[in-house]
Amino acid sequence: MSSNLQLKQQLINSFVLSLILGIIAVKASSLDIERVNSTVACGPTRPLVVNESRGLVTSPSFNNFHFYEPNLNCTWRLVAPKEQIIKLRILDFDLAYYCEEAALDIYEGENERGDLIGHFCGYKAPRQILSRGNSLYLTFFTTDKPRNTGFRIYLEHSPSIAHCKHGELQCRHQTKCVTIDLVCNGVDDCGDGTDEERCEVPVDLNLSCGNPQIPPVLGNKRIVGGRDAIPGSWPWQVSLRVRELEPYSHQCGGSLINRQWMVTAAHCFRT
Ligand SMILES: [Ca+2]
Repeated sequence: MSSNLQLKQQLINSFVLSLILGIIAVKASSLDIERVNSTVACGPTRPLVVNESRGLVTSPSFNNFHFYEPNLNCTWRLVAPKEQIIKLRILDFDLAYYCEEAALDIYEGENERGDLIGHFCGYKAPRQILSRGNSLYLTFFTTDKPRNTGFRIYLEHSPSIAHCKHGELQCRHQTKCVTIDLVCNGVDDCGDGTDEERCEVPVDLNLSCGNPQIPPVLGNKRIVGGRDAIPGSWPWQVSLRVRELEPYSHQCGGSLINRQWMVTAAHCFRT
């Protein structure tokens, strides 16, 4: 195999983690997620108790184009039903470089007496945080003259973390284990692709391209901001996934343009 072909195959193996045959929409559907009213979290009746099974916790009036407000003192208590945990996925994070000027603290449990998970400022925060128990406590403060935009965090309740037996693989979402015989069997037994994503499946260069049974709507040349496809009209779609993202790792759609190449939007990759 030529080095060029090997390079192409590595590219396709790395990025195309799942080829979804059949029904899929070109434009990923956006979740209708409620934003928690953080103004209350910073008022005299704080902490704001958040029981919703999913939602967005943001610095007050979060907007990527405006700095956060000065002299804030905010607290949230996130509570899930018993036997469940809380997943936090940090979508945007931009606080003052010096933690003395602004910081977000996250604790296990329902108050500041719980274990401190992290004291975050600047631009550095983990992409995902999982609680050990069914509650988390967040505090956020700012001082005067802010020069940063704040944070936006997606929260979601989830079943407790599964403890796997010897010989089992823990799925990335950590709520399920699968036996080794289910790894690389061509079926997504985890539900998030963990057991099928390192399988070194050879690329079959003799594959014939998909023939849509339903004519697609053409004439839309936009990658971002396009319109929904007719289900089944594009049978060779790509789901581009980032392993550490949950629940299903889906980041962007893509289109196969060749036996070895796909095209997607540039913003789907870090540069
Ligand atoms: Ca499997």
